[in-house]
Amino acid sequence: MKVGIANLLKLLVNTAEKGANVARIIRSDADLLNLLVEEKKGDSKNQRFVQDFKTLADVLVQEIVRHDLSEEIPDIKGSIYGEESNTFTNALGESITVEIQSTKQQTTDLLSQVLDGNVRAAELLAREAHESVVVDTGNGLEKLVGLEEDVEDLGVWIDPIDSTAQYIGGLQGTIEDCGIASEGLQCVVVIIGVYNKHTGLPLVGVTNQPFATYDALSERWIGESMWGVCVGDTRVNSLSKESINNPRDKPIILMSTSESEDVQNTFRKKSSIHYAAGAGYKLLCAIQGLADSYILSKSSTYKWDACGPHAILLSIGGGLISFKNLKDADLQGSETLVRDLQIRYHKADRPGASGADKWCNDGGVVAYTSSAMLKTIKEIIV
Ligand code: 2IP
Ligand code: CA
Repeated sequence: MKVGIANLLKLLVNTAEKGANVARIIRSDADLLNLLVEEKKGDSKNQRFVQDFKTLADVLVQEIVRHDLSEEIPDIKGSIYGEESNTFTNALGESITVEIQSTKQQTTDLLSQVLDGNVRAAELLAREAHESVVVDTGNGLEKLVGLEEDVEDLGVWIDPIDSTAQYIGGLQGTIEDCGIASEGLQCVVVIIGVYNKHTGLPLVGVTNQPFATYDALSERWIGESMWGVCVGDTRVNSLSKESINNPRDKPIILMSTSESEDVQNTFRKKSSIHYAAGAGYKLLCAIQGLADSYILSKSSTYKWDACGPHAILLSIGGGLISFKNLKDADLQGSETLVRDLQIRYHKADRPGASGADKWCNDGGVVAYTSSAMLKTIKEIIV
């Protein structure tokens, strides 16, 4: 069965917006937020955090995306992979599998089990899950007319809420002069990436920042959605021309505060380093031209963090490669060589590992916004 890329994109943009709505609803209700927080345990725990939280918000957003996609494209259901396990344990120790049901009432009943009988909260969330949400995808869709892919060739990675720690922290971050917030709700991103199961390359990426800007007048957070497509020779995205190509004397490089001293020192000499929370957010900052690159030497990002933003990077003429491969990469050769370097999403980097570790981007990542920028970054490390 074939699926039109324009239709798939619309579906992804709408379902990501629904996910962002759920993220906002939960954050705006303190009771709900407290009810929903559950500590991540065992293998699915990101080793970097002393306390890492899996929230129902994460699971719910993931299941909404899974449900919406499978409803329209039934054959894709078995190829949707998310960061979260959808089994949740309530206060009574009962294990419940969270899935969006056929009717709003059924979803309410299921969620109220997870929420220990809190029907009000369950109704609120079920209403959003079953709402029909349609957002404007903006310009560019006309360039996708006639573009189709076989559904059997597609796989989907979902990171329902990237920057969970910032989401739970709930602070309003300060936007620095460079336009980047180093922490806070602005760093939270709903991420969906579609890739080709044979090549492993990303094809379509959709991101939604539920808390992109705070409107003091209405006392509400306003979201921001972004998308990009790189299918064959077709490269289209939702970005305005001005945000792309922003040459600077000294590149701005985004890093995690957990980055090793060695790597920071190497780059400090010839670039301006900025720090921000969230792998997805750092990738989005590069995509928007607020930074030229995101560099991480550790294996602490995952396929679900990277697949969606990677598709958007490809659509602007950039890409995402493994940090460990950069030093020996041949960047003088053909475009095919650079394409061969791209991170892939169809196979585990650590097949023998268990839990989240299996799907890490082994050896770190280097996100770049143009081939010229990739060469500049390589020159800094060699
Ligand atoms: C995390 C989150 C972290 C990031 C880490 C991701 O995903 O984006 O913020 O670390 O790499 O895996 P850092 O902020 O240091 O870049 P999640 O929040 O979904 O666990
Ligand atoms: Ca993540």
